[in-house]
Order: sequence, then structure tokens, then C-alpha cells
Amino acid sequence: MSIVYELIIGTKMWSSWSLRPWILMRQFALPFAETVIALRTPDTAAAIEAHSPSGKIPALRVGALTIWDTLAIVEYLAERHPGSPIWPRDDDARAIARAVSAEMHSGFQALRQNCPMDFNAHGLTPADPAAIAPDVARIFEIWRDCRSRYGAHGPFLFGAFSAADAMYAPVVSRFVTYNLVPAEVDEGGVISAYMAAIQALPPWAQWAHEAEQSA
Ligand SMILES: N[C@@H](CCC(=O)N[C@@H](CS)C(=O)NCC(=O)O)C(=O)O
Repeated sequence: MSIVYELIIGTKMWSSWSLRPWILMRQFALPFAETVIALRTPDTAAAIEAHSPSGKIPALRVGALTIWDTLAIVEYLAERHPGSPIWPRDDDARAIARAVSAEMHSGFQALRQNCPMDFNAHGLTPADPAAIAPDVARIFEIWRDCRSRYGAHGPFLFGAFSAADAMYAPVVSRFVTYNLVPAEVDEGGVISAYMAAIQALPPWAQWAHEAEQSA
């Protein structure tokens, strides 16, 4: 029997956490129904709580089971779909993919606070550019390191698209919206090439289109 998934997400223009499992499931062709909750309304909190015990989205419903929190959803999907290389196959690459994903999940508060995702917007200015500089530098370091050590067989962090790319997809959006990768800081064009690869994914265009429609 096929597994029936319902992914509960927030307004596509703004919900960076929602984009992560959504783009992962689309890219690995894992079918799901989606329920979109409008963020930033007086009813948002109650609507989310009806679906997610943490009061946060995304959440994945599988029959009577509800899984909340992005990394838990990713791990659940990786276990349920061993034929899909959601994590890299190589042991060392997989360990590092999990490390950079966990670092994303628990860190980069300054970038999040100062540069909220506004998916289709351009030319926005970070509230406090100095505060985000260490986060941006660390992300550049992660991307360069993954691309040079593990990226030989494709354009993504670990070559082929993996959960690590899904975890950083909203960062690509923020870097575009807030113009955080001027050419002079992008030695060798590694960062912009990686961002272009993410932006060329068909699900990226679908998310952009649907974000526009819901705005
Ligand atoms: N650690 C959580 C964070 C989820 C999160 O912060 N989600 C935001 C939306 S992007 C949310 O639900 N906010 C509640 C609200 O906007 O009322 C995860 O990894 O899923």
C-alpha cells in the first residue's frame, strides 16, 4: 500500500521552514497533499495548533501519525524511502550533510531575524547588516567546503541534490532577496553557481509561482 502524506505548511512567500521539506519531497517525487496555513493573521496560531503540537509548521501527517519539526520530517522520509538518496550514500559525506543540516537547524539566528524570507522580493536591505556578517561568512565557508570536498558529481553541496540542499534552500532565497552575494566576495563564482543550481530546480519555480499566487 502506498504511503499517503499530508504536508502542513505556511504561506509560501514567508515560510522558510516549510520550503525545506516541501522542496525535498517534490525533488524526490514523494507524492503528498498539502495544507497551507495563512501566516501573520489573528487566526494563525489556532490554525497551526490544530495540526501541530509544537505550534509550529511544517508538520507531516501520515495516517494518524503527526511528525513536527523539519529535521524529524527529513529523517522520517529518509527512513521510509531508503531507495531515495535523501542523505548522501557515502558514510563521511552523510555525516557532514547531517552536521551542516543540524547547524542550519539550530543556528544562524542573526540571518533569520534580520533577513526574513520574502521569497519573490528583491532589493531588500537587512535590518542590521553588521549582525548578519558572521552568519553569511560561515554559510559561504560551509558551501565552499561541501562543494570542494563532496560536490564533484553534481552541482549541489554533496554532488546530487540531498536534504542538506533542502535545508539551505531558504538561505538561497534570502541571499537573492537581500543581495548578500556581490560578485567581488564570490571568489571563483562557487557561491553563485551553487545558488543558480538551486534556483534551476523545477520545484523552486513552482514554489515561486505559488508564492506569488498566494500573496
Ligand atoms: N524548529 C522548527 C521551526 C519551525 C518554525 O519556526 N516555523 C514557523 C513558520 S516558518 C512557525 O510555525 N511559526 C509560527 C507562527 O508563525 O505563528 C522546525 O524545524 O520545523
